[in-house]
Amino acid sequence: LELESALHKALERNEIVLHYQPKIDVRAARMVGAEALMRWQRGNVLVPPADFIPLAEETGLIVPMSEWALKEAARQAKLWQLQFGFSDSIAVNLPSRLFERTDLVEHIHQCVSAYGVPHRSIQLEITENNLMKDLQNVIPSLHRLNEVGVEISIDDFGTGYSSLAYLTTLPISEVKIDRTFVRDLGITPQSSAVVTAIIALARALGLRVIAEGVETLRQMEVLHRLGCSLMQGFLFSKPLPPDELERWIAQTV
Ligand code: G
Ligand code: G
Ligand code: NA
Ligand code: MN
Repeated sequence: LELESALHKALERNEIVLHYQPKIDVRAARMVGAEALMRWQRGNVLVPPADFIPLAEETGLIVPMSEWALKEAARQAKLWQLQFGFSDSIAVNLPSRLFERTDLVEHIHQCVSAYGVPHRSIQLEITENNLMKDLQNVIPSLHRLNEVGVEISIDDFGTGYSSLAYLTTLPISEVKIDRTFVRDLGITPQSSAVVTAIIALARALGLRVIAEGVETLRQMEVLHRLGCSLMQGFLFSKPLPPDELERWIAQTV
């Protein structure tokens, strides 16, 4: 309960911040976007999302927090556009209860309009489990987002129970291979079988495929050999505050 009231105040007090993890195209050797991840700067402690996102979802605080994250991502996209010509997208994680809101598209429109960036500056990630759990309630938003140019990525792909038939009808742009499969690449034959299947599925459906949780050169090489050149993970960079990501870009890209 104490944590709940502290979390209430955290948003008002600007204690919620976004860190950014670069998405890399290994073949082109360039950054192709970034994922925004929330942290709670509580005094000297940086609280990881695992310790407050579940509570935020239970209490409904996730709604204003996510609305703030969308606005903050649009603001950051504009700043980076001015600073170094950033023209890719920033991915924001949304729970399905946000997708169920009929005003999600309007809210995103307001965020990008406020900072004068295109709709494609914002990408949305929804986990496969959340998507499938609420599919019927979420589909109308997916279509409207797609129409205005906001791309959808399916997070933690391979861990849920997607109806593959449905997948062909959904206006999604990207699947993100879950890190558990990436972790076991080169260790268990099942993981490379799953990764191979996801890459083939994505290719057949015309979707981009990105691997998350890439930590080793070996994993990078296997993924590249299997035909996945988009990657994200500690091998390249952990999620960083904006100024640190700017330094990383200056040194790396
Ligand atoms: O950043 P990582 O370190 O700890 O994130 C842990 C989990 O929290 C991940 O599953 C991630 O998707 C989730 N998460 C991080 N930021 C957000 C956010 O802004 N919104 C939602 N809904 N989940 C988030
Ligand atoms: O899928 P999700 O949105 O939960 O992914 C974001 C989470 O993954 C964050 O907690 C982030 O810190 C974490 N993460 C990012 N890169 C790596 C990595 O290379 N290895 C591991 N184990 N976690 C990572
Ligand atoms: Na994510
Ligand atoms: Mn994920």
